[in-house]
Amino acid sequence: MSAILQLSPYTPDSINSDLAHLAPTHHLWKLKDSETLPAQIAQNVTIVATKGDLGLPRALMNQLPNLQLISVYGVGYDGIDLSEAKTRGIRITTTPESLTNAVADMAVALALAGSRRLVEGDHFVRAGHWLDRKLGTGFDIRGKRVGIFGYGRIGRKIAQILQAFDCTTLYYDINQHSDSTSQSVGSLQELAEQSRVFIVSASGGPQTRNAVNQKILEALGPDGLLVNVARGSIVNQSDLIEALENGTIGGACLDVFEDEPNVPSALCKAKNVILTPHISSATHETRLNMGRVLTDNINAFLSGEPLLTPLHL
Ligand code: 8YV
Repeated sequence: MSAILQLSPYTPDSINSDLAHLAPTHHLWKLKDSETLPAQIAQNVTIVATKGDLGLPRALMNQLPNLQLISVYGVGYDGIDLSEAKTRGIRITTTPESLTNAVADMAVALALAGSRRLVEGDHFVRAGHWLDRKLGTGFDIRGKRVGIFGYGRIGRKIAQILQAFDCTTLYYDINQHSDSTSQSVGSLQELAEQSRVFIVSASGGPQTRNAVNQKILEALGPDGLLVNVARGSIVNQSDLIEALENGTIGGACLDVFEDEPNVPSALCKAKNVILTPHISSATHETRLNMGRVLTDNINAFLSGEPLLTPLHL
C-alpha cells in the first residue's frame, strides 16, 4: 500500500486535505521522534511531498527503502541528492510554471523598494522623523542597466517586466538562451560591472554556491543594488555583510538567506537592506497553483499515468 510522507504543512490548508485524500499521508512534523521513522511508516512510504526550500535530507531518504517519487512544492531541488535519486530510480517533480510570475514580480518589487527607499521611508514616518529631518533621495531604475544572474523562466520574466521600466537587461547563465529581450554577458564579473541593479534568480546547488562573492560585489560597486530571490547559498553572506558595512555596494534586498530562518544580526541592523522571509512565491493564487501541480503529479503517479512536470535527471 502506497503512503505519502509529507514533510511540512502547506498553505492554504486545502492542499493538506487534497493530499490526504490521495493516499494515507503521514505528517513528519507530528511524529514524536522525527529523526527515526517508525518501521511500518518507513516501509509504506513510496511518495515524499516536500517544498523547494526544504528538499529531502539524505538521512531521511535513507530510511525510505520503497521511495519512488519526491514531489516538490516549488522549483528548487538543491536540497535533494540527485545522484542518489537517480541511482535508486526515484522520480522527482516540481511546480515550475506556477510560481514564475510571483517570484519575478517580487524581484522587481524589491528592486523598486530598494531603489526608492520604501522601507526606510516607512520607518522614517513611523519614527516621527519627518517633523525635523529629511530622507535622502533614492534612484530611478527606469532606464538603468539591470543584470540578471540565472536566465531560466524567472530570469526571463524579470527581464520582460523590466522592459516596462525602459531598463537594459543583461544576463549571465551557464546555459545559452536565444532571447532578444536581454543581452548575454560572458561572466558574472562582467554582469556585475555593467549593472546598477543585480538580480539573483539562478538555481541553488554546488554550481552556484558562493558565486556572488567579494569580487563580484566589488564589481557591482558603491551605487549597486543587489536583489536575491533565489537561494541564500548563491551569495557569500559574510562577504555581503562586509560589503554593506564598508559601502562596497549601495544596498541589498534579500528574500533568501544562507541558513533560513536564521538571519545574522549584522544584516538586521544594516540600514541599506530590505529583508523578507522567503516569500517570493507566497501569494494565495500562486500557492494554490503550486498545491494543485503537487497533488496532480502525485495523483498521476498513483494512477500509473505520466507525471505532469517531471525533472529529467
Ligand atoms: C517556496 C522555493 O517558498 O520554489 C522554491 O524552490 O524555495 C519557494 O518558491 C517554497 O518551495 C515553499 O516553501
